[in-house]
Amino acid sequence: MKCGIVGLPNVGKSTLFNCLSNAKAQSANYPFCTIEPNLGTVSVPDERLFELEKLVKPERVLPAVVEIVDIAGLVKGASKGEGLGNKFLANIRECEAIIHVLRCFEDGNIVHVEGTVDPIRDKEIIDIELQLKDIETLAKAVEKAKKFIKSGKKDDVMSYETLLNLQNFVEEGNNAREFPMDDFSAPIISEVQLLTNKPILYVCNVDENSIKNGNEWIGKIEEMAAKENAEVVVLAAQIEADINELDTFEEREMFLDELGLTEPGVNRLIRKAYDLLHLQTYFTAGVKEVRAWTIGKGWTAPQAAGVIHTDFEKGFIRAEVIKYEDFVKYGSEAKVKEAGKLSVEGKEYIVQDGDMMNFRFNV
Ligand SMILES: Nc1nc2c(ncn2[C@@H]2O[C@H](COP(=O)(O)OP(=O)(O)OP(=O)(O)O)[C@@H](O)[C@H]2O)c(=O)[nH]1
Ligand SMILES: [Mg+2]
Repeated sequence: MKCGIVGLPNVGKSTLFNCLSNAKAQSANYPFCTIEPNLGTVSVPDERLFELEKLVKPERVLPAVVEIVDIAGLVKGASKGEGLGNKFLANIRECEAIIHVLRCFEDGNIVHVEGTVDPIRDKEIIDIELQLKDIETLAKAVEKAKKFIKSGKKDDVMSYETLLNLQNFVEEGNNAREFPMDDFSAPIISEVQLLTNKPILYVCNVDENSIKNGNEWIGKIEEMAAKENAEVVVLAAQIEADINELDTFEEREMFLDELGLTEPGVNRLIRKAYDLLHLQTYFTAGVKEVRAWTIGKGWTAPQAAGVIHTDFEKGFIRAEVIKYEDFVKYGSEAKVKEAGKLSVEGKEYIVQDGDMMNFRFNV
């Protein structure tokens, strides 16, 4: 499950990527600095791990992770191959969700490919390129679906009509994610793997001053995102990158404090990206290791066990589950048991965010 960072060239995508992950991407003041995608693993900040560490005192603590890809900038004409566009679009297709970075900072020294700062216009440019690519993809899908309607089967006819309606919808300048879908059409559309059907969140990359006082673009972007049911994260990528370079925790705290922040803006972004990918966390806790594991929402206990080891899934017998809140309340596994708050669950159990799991299995 990967989240791709998308936007015009030179808007701060790689700068943001470098704040998020410990992989280092080259960032520089010229368009198309990034060509090959940079892949990074990002730790998901989770306060609950601190609490568990205090109670369990393990040798080590491992946070959940999510994968982020820093993709080359897109320009007008990308869908037609402009600026190596087609290749970049393929990089986007491989991601399950999109973080769209919008430049909301003024800085005469930093080149803007369109000459002026206007994130609403920039967003449209990217939208149009992705839509053009989707129209191409849909045209092929419609052609294919058309062959099946000869069968006269109701489902085949409905599939064809769904794709045709969607094609018209995107041709009118809309993103596929805004197309009204139901239980029948959603899986058909999902199969076509459209770029504009991926869940998205917008990052307003602002300057230091706007973190405190806002900025004329933020409201407009929020309004635009609300129409798409998308979220917006406001952060200052360059400053966060600078803060990241500071050696001590105290120094970093001091600088964040000056910005009026209690935590780096990228932490909010990571949590939102995690949500966007429909991911959630369960914990395992032992004296050797307290660990957060990443799974999808709605996963069963055996599926969750499979993330640790495929044998855990194949040989799954049962899971002992403690709710995180109960663990914190009673302070230890033994006390939770005493209070009758440990439950034993079978194969059908749907894991909930914050569950503390202990799997029983045979191999
Ligand atoms: N003033 C200011 N400069 C920034 C900010 N974010 C990034 N920059 C600068 O903008 C330039 C481009 O940043 P990158 O992160 O390389 O941009 P990119 O979007 O990855 O660009 P491409 O890889 O070319 O698509 C660098 O010189 C950064 O230092 C910001 O918030 N404020
Ligand atoms: Mg870059």
